[in-house]
Amino acid sequence: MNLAQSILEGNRLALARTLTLVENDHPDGQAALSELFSHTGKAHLVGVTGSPGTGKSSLVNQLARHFRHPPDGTPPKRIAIVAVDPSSPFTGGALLGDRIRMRDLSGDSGVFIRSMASRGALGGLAATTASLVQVFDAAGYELILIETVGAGQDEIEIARLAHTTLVIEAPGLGDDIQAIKAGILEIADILVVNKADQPGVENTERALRNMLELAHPTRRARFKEVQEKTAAPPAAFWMPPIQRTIATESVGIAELAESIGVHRRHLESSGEWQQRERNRLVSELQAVLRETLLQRWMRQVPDEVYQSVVNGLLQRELSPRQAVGQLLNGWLEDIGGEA
Ligand SMILES: Nc1nc2c(ncn2[C@@H]2O[C@H](COP(=O)(O)OP(=O)(O)OP(=O)(O)O)[C@@H](O)[C@H]2O)c(=O)[nH]1
Ligand SMILES: [Mg+2]
Repeated sequence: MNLAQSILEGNRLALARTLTLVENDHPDGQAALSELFSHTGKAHLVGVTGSPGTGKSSLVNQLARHFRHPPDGTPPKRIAIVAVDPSSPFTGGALLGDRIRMRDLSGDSGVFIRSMASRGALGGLAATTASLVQVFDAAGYELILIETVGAGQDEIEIARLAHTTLVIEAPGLGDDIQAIKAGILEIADILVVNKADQPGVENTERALRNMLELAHPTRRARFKEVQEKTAAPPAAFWMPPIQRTIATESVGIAELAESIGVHRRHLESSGEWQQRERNRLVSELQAVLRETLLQRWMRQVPDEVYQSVVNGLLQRELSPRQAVGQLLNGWLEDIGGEA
């Protein structure tokens, strides 16, 4: 039996092996992905991002426990956790900490935890994360929690991958939330002020509210306008709620889980779920196309031609655009298209 079939039958070992193959961009991983693809598209992808140390892993752990043991008696969800480990010198210790914190979930066959090194992800961090998520989705994990640190380009791209993005803040990281960049706020579907047991929660919450107004001025104005007319928020608008939690004491977790569900229903009823799905698949298609064309072309161009153009660029004799023109000239037919 091949890997994809084993995964579909619930074999955890095959799942773990495939994840490694996919992470290493191994051809067997690619083959499994292709075979699994028709089984994807069911999972709810939830991104959890925010500055280092705000409590993302603790929250992910708590959310996973909540969804494994729903207090309202609904059937437990199968959960995958993808922790994209920071490898910067400042947060390098997080891996061990996360393992320890998440230990109480291990032994539960409905939970699968995967750590991923952010350095050395072949083919780019966001692309690799997207592939891992597809494997989990096909394997029948209904909720996939993806933890990333910070507000870099990679994190924003990973957040775009998610259906629902939680941005985690905590009091005391600079009263006016300098730690949070406007870019990350724009992708936030739910804002969480964790460590609500610490002083300064009100300040953090107020700062977030102000930034939210700045980030969504038109959306907010339009929201108010429609709300005044109809006395109910229209389904097509989503204003990110701000929620307080204390991850270490399980405070606010049920409410946060509820919000995640509400957001999912909003996405489905507004048609945004399909729209996000479409955007995601189209950009994946384009990324793969770009990468494939580049590699195919690089294999065909003689090394000395490439080097002489690079030299022309370094000597400022050619602009990057002229360099590309020169490189494509004569080699273009081989990849069957125009620039
Ligand atoms: N007081 C308090 N401490 C918390 C709370 N949530 C998490 N912590 C503590 O904050 C520290 C960091 O928590 P993590 O969950 O590792 O935070 P993180 O955002 O995943 O950290 P990185 O992955 O390193 O960015 C740990 O010592 C937690 O015990 C909370 O609600 N209140
Ligand atoms: Mg963490």
